Amino acid sequence: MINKPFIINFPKIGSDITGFISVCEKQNLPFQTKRVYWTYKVPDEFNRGGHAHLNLEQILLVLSGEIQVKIELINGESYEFILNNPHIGLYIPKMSWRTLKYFGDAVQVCLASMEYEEKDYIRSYDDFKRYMDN
Ligand code: T46
Repeated sequence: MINKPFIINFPKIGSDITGFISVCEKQNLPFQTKRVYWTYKVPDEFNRGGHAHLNLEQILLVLSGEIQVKIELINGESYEFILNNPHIGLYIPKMSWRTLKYFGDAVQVCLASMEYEEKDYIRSYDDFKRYMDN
């Protein structure tokens, strides 16, 4: 089981003259993708996230603009990433409390290991803390 967030460098094919193409293939990914969703037009002053997932693993990609991702794990470790390059992905393990701030009309794509299930969410930080204390 992977239990820490990490950056994935996807191939960046092309040049400043032609532009670039990046690609995710099965062998680049730590899980089988079951769902893809995207978020956009998030005002700069609004924080998204503010939850953890019991089982979901994710890879976030920021296709334009910039997103600051703060992650806290149940062992108390915390991480901060700035995503502003479309060939860079961020793997987020399950049981990660995350907060996201969007800048510059950022567009984010998420590859998810599970289908949508509201019962997979921990939406209360107090509940998440209880997992930390156990
Ligand atoms: C995460 C960040 C990066 C659905 O109906 N289906 C879906 O597949 C998703 C992802 C969401 N929704 C509904 C559930 C909520 O009523 O859309 C609403 C907002 O969803 P959520 O609170 O998950 O939105 P974000 O942007 O705070 O979080 C999402 C991911 O869910 C989350 O795992 O890490 O993007």
